[in-house]
Amino acid sequence: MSGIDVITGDITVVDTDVIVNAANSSLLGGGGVDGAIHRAGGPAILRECRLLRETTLPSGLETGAAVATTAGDLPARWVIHTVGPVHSARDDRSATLRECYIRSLRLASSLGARSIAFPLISGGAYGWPLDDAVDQQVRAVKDANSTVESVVLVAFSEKIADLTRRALR
Ligand code: AR6
Repeated sequence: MSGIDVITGDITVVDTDVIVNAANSSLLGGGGVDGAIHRAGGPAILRECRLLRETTLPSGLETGAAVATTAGDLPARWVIHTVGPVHSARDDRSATLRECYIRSLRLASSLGARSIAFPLISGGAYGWPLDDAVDQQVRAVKDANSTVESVVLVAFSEKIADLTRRALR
């Protein structure tokens, strides 16, 4: 069972073994945390993403799946890219959102990582209501029962940090 901590700030400066990127299926970059990770990590990350698209992932990464690359110039050793679902009021996609966390933790464990940091997947451009995005995150990380020793939930605002601490209690 992992220890779970909450911090507020920028995930690109966190020095866990793995940081997780809330990517899109193209793996070729975007805004939000994805843009921040590619900017701070330098071109090596995009190079590996392009290689994945040319080899094992020609159609991109499916929603809920996870794949690892170098972390380039970041303090972390690996970036795990995962694709959260776009929020829908009609269609319950929360199991897919939890899969992002579960599959990232499984991949981190297989890499031998001892620590991992997550942003609030789908909590920005993909439109998930923040309180439910946080609840899904906390439930998934707890249920995953991972061997990764330390999980850091990186909140990008004090409001998200408060919601996260409340969900953990
Ligand atoms: N560190 C930590 N959290 C951050 C940072 C940062 N540097 N920057 C933003 N956040 P989003 P999504 C928070 O939109 O909803 C991209 O264009 C942000 O405040 O990054 O999964 C991708 O390419 C929010 O709480 O990811 C996709 O197209 C959370 O990270 C799409 O957006 C997630 O917001 C993915 O959308």
